[in-house]
Amino acid sequence: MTNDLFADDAAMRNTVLSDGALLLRGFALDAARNLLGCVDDITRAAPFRQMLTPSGVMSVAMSNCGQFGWISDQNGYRYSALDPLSGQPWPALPIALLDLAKNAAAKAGFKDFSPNACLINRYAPSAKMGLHQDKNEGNFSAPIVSISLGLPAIFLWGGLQRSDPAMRVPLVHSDVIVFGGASRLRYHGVLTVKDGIHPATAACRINLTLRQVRVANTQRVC
Ligand code: MD3
Ligand code: FE
Repeated sequence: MTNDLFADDAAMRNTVLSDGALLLRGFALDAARNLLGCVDDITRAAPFRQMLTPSGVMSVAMSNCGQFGWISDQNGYRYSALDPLSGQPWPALPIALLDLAKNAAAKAGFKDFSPNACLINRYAPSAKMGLHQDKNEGNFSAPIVSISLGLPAIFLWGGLQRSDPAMRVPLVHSDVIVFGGASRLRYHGVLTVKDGIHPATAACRINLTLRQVRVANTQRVC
């Protein structure tokens, strides 16, 4: 059966990037079209926007779905249950996206991953993301699952200190990475996305990161 051979072929290209970081090449291939339709629906309700940070405006445009969304302004970053543009909750996390993330996490050994936040990054050509750590989730025992769609990019995979040397990992449409355990707090980034056209997304790269977030003070009822 052609499908099984193809699946085996993809599985053979899976790579452990470092302890706790598993790259699943082509893992989102079957779901990609549906996921991109979900992104269209989500961003009709919660449009892509370039957020401010204490050091300037980001080149990546962002939106979110799920119970919490990652937001930033001149004062810093945090997770918020409401979209600051609308004052409304973020659109729901689509079941297909949740399922794919859970299946990817399970392949890496995380059996009870239950993401409640998904950051959606849109890279137009010339957009990039500098080296950073993700440490606002309030829960480092859960992994983060990253899905790449559309134009290719070079992912920078560093160490636990900003000055550690970074590995360059080329990512293409439908690649999925699970980052957990000893890799959860490594520095990482994305080099400038090059001009191009991809049949699935036209002139951009979309990255979805699924996270299990615990926000202090938000769940307290008193
Ligand atoms: C490793 N996004 O949104 S995904 C981010 O391609 C982010 O848009 C990049 O870094 C992108 O925060 C890279 C890979 C990724 C995401 C989160 C991580 C790697 C990670 C969190 C911890 C460790
Ligand atoms: Fe990150």
